[in-house]
Amino acid sequence: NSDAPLRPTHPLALAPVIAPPASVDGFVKQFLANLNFDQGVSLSASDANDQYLALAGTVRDYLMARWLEDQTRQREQQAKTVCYLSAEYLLGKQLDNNLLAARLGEIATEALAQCGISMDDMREVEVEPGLGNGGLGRLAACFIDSLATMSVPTIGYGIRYEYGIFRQTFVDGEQVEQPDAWLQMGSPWEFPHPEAAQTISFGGRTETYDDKGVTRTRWIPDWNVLAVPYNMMVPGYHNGRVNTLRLWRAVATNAFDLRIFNSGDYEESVRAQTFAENISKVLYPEDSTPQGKELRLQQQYFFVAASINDFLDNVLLEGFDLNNLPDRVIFQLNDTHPVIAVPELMRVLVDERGMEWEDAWAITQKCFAYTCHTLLPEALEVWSVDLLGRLLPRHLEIIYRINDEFLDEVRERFGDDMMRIRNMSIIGEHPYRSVRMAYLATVAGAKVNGVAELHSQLLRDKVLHEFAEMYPDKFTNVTNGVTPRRFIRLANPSLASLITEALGAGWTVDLERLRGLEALAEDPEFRERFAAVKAANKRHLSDVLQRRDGVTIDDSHLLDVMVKRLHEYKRQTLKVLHIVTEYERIISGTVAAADIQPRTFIFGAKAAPGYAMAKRIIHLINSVASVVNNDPRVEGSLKVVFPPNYNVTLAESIIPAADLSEQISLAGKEASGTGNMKLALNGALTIGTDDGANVEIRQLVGDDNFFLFGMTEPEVEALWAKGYKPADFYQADPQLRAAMDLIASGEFSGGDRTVFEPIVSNLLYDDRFMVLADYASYIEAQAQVDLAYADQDAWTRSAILNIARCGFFSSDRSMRDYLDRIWHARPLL
Ligand code: KOT
Repeated sequence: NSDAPLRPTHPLALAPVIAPPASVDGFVKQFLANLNFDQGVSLSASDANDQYLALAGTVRDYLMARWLEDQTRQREQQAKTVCYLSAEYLLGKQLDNNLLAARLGEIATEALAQCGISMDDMREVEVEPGLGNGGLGRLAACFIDSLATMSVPTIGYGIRYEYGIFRQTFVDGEQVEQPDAWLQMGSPWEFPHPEAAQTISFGGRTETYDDKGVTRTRWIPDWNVLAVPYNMMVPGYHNGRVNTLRLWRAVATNAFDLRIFNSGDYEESVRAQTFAENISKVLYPEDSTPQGKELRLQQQYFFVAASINDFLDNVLLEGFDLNNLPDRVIFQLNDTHPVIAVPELMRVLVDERGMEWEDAWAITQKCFAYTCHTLLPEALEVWSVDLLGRLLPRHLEIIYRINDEFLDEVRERFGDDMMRIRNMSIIGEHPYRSVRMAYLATVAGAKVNGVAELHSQLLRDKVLHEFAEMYPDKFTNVTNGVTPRRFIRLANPSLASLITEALGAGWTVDLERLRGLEALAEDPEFRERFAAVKAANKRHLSDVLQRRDGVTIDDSHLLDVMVKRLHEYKRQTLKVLHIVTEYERIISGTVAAADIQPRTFIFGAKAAPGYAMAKRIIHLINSVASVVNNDPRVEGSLKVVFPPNYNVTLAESIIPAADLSEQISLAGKEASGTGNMKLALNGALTIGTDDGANVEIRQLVGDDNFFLFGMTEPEVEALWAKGYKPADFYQADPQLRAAMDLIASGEFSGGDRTVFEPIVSNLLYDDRFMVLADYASYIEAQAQVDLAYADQDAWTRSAILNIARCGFFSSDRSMRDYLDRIWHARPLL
């Protein structure tokens, strides 16, 4: 049959792919081959970047057989697949993670040494893919790690931004953003597949037509771009599995070129190319405050349309009966960014595959689930009907129909209650007509979950309470988690060895085993060894910061850590007020510098470039740092360190060294937090409010091992309701007054009172996040911290108990919860 595709008949082509021998010699051979044949250099002529690329290629070669096998296995078994749809993946560096997964760490280190190359130099060369802003993106990375480790067939779908989260620098203490050209020196972990590109359409109009007596709708778009997939390996830990992360890149279509070629306008054709490729050019740097920009909606539709069609066209077998789609896939929506996938699936099923609306809707409602990651009203995404209708006219029609039918259901259930209809409508009318993406996700999703118990409760009771009334069974909780591979094994190897020595190696995939450390917390020798690990981690951090920024930290200091995005609700200003209070007490002679518990405060925080107040707070932190650190009266007993460009890589050095974890958001504002979990699992004690997952951390570690302060969420509500006057708190508290006055006086701005005036006035007259109301309680809790730290041995015991009791916060447990409560998928045999 001459139509049959040509397939190679050579016996080697049919043999399974074989990994290179797992030996030092085998590794050296493969490494040198890659250096010569892929990088095109000899070892003697190679530089560190060549060597890094060849090394990454070698690690890939070891994982390749498993990856290809897994792809075959997944194709054969046709098991239900988790498709995680996320606009962000904050992956962190890949080299160590992949070496660990493949158990190649020692072999590779020795092999490189034999070639005269140091593994540490290779680690330095690697650039982390920063394709996310913060918690939401890092959570996605932890989840796909856990799913691979649990052998769950998963595809992570997202965007291959050419520029990730900006690189932060400080100029005179102020944040200046630099582009993150992470691809510049080569990108060895990705595999482009232009042959599997999807064409993604935008704009235009719709029309109806007669299809054998049935009226159907079609979309006549105006322009297209190509979505080219770039696949990355997601290796499981020690289980021989490798899943796929598929990130889409926008490329101009040929049609684009052709149209303009025909018009003979070369310059215009190049411009058009740039226009198309803009879609995956840059990550939007806003965390929890979406901006409603057209390009952002283009990005969202671009990646979800590519992903859904990829799954239907390339992952499903030919002839698959789409009525069975819910048994074959779950599309998990990582917040509302991918929610335009809902009308896209409807459009494909109804317009392209000829399904009846009712059938398509029943299927769609079983194929999606929605995770909400916020409670802030300003973070709830809405798109103006104008914009959405211009860019995606057919999708807007579909959303209208979904809404009409949904509101009919509401009326049927609750009667013609105009306010209820207005409140629940997917289309908002005020201040402009818009699509409320969270409502669309809630109506369409089989399940809706929050990311910590308190957050899920507040979703049910407040943000989505009318929906929870209507669909009580839709709502559930899955408390976030973090991967112990990256955040303990890799980030804190000394602690990992200590735990393994005590409990065996199983804890890495069964984190509840950390419970075994409870008994050891009572063992003085174990405590001593634990304290030695903490001290060594501080020295390591000091070395890292010395090399990176020319600053050091003293391992005799209490290391007080606040690392997270800069946002008013997270209350970095409360932390600053504490530091200024301590400083003021010294310079006013209230306490002697020699009598206070020496502390180093570390901040890590990026501010969204357009968020003026957040940037001003960064300036304040840097300014306080430079005054406090250089005042001889302080005698070095307070130090403020703010290394620029906090990212996953820096987190991996800071977190293992921390003594105190600052989780001080206003109660009811932080959905979960995940840094809180990473810090507790590395033996930091938390000072925190009753917010997000702090609540669950405190329940698990116990009140004796947690510094609680501040109002509870109901207390916050009550204070708002009665009328919050921050100035009253200022008036009533001399210590607070002294700290605020010191900032207002220009002490930290070379005498210029105007620089931080907006921060001071905001606190006095507005203070949306009630910093002043919680100040006294925070200062009191910090005094308790100082007292507790004075007894080093007791502190160490608490630190060990924190680790022992926080096994619950493994992302493996989060994945089990999603599998049981939401996805109903299973690990592959
Ligand atoms: C961003 C845009 C719109 C809505 C929400 C966000 C968002 C929320 N980005 N990051 N988050 C954080 O997600 C983490 C993972 O669930 C949480 O731990 C954290 O509390 C959120 O702030």
